[in-house]
Amino acid sequence: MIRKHSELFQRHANNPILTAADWPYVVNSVFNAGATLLPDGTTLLLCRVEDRRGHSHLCAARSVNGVDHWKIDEKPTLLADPEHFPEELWGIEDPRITFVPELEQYAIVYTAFSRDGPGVAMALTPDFVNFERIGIVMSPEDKDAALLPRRIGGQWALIHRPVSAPRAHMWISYSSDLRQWGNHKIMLEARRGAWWDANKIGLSPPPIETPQGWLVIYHGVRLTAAGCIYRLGLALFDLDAPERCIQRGDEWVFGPDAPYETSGDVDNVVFPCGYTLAPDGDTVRLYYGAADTSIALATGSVRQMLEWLEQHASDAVVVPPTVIG
Ligand code: BMA
Repeated sequence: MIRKHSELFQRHANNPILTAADWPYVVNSVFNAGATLLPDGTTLLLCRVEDRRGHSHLCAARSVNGVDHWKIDEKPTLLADPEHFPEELWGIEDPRITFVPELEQYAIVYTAFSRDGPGVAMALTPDFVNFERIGIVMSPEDKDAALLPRRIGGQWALIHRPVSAPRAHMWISYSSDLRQWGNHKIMLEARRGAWWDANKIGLSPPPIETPQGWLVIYHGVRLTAAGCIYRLGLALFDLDAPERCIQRGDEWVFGPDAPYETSGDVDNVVFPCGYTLAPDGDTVRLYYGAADTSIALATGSVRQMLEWLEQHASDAVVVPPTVIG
């Protein structure tokens, strides 16, 4: 008898739900979209769109049911900003959206591709039409960042992923004004050796706030002789001290399997930058880039993810790398 692991995420039958062919102008690929629910319940995806130079910009797509009949902005919604050249010279990528009640605005945290590599930039918007550019908040090489929706101990908190070769861990930093960041702390380390999340990890969508803690879906990058495999894992962090890991799953929970995930511009990539939460407070719609080519949707349950962590977590509270490896 073949024993099968249980699946925490179910792929939508319409996948991929958005491709370059849907775009109102000529593009190479659409992937890695940030997501949010607008006040009227409309799903907004802020999609990474790569043009035929290889440079990316962001473009908004809106849908009443979050699955189809997308209304896509006729032209790019957010382009690299000449006022922020050379930091955004080669485009902007992989947005994560957080609604911040205190500001009554959405914070968009994205990758700014400079000549010196990717850095983290931020913009604020009330409506995805007008934007206030804050510019670079973390210098290269850094990416995979999102803002928490509220202050922690009076300070804003930004999760990000600086690279300190040969490994790349998730860090969290604090600020009183969203511009000057400090009090940097390691949040989650990449494991070593044979692990699926060895050497390089990063935040995927912004954390999901639950009574048990911040539920984080992160990606692990496994380097193989045939290239990289991008898969997803789960970890839970303390609500009041989000650098403190409470639980970390040992196995990945979602990985490239469907043809649109295993084959594309970059094979074997699932890369979610956003989710929406249904009115039941449990159903998560995870929007992910598939093979750096299209956007796909998978559905999961917060309750099931937390239960899974209970069953599959190594007690991950500050495990030194020598023990992890
Ligand atoms: C990561 C990011 C993502 C991309 C992934 C796979 O480093 O740059 O934008 O989807 O690589 O190519």
